[in-house]
Amino acid sequence: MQMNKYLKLATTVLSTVFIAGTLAACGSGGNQEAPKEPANGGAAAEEKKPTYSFRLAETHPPDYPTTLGDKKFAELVDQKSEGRIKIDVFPSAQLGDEKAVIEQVQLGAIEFTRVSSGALAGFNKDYGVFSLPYIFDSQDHMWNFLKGETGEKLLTSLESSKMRGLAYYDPGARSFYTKEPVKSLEDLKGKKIRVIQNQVNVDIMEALGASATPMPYGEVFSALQTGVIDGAENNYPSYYSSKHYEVAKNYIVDTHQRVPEVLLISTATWSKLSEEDQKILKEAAMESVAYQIEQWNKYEQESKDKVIAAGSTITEVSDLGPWQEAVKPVIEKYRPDFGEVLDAIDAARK
Ligand code: GTR
Repeated sequence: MQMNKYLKLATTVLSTVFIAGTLAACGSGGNQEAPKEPANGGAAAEEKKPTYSFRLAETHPPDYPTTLGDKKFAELVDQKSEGRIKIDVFPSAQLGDEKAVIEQVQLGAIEFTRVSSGALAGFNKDYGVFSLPYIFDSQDHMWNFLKGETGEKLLTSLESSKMRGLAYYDPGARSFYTKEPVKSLEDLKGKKIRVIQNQVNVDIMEALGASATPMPYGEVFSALQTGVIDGAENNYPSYYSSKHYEVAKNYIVDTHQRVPEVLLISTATWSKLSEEDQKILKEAAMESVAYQIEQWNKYEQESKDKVIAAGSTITEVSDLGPWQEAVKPVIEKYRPDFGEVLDAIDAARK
């Protein structure tokens, strides 16, 4: 099955990563508790491993599929470290919006987060590629790419931005939703649409004849309510859990993006850990993926059913051709920057 293949590959990638190992010695972080003296005080007492208590910031509510993935990750880390490494998940943007959290992670003030690669694009240019429209045909195509060598390389390339990706989580597909009915590409023209803050998103809106209004996720509900924006775009789970469906009742399934979610750790934290603890974190992250996808698929269907029951109008797009055609210039604009990754994405198409 698809996910078993993924796990096997993950294990192979893992061993490569650790053989290549550029691992710093275990240091004493602010949140590291000092190893206790052995009870017998004997010189030959076995080496005491450090204990840690870390925080993981998540923007979504406790029952959202990415939050469930984070919790599974924390649970696996707890098990594998025999209780030495505790990770507390803070859902519902308690530690700040994604942009603020990423800044804290870069400083090492927050150790872990799960964010959209759309938000990461504002910090690391390589991540802009994931905001390009229609680069993945399907969930399977996306995972074929993410589980491969280039996907894994992109996770570690976050190091240049003081973070390290541990795993991807499923993001579903993003589509538009608006206050006024939008039944076609034509209807989108002139509409003010909230996007995650990055240049690729701005270019996409321009190519579609709409205007981009970047703002934090947590502000979208009231911006829709007060008419500061005409619409936004997201997957069914976010459209539902954010309650945006209550104020923007028209959802058009144009599926313009699949923007992978990323579970990541601050480099400041990572570089203080022993090789053994790094391995525990990486393995736990990779093992939490299959669970997250399972939760995703379930919640995606449930949230779709719930918004329909609540009165949202869903417009299916029978021909994506004109939409794909309209945003082609955006892909062409970025091809010189992302050519190699785009080729790997094409190669992952089956
Ligand atoms: C969601 C994503 C969040 C956040 C949000 C947004 O799909 O899971 O991390 O990026 O979109 O639109 O800001």
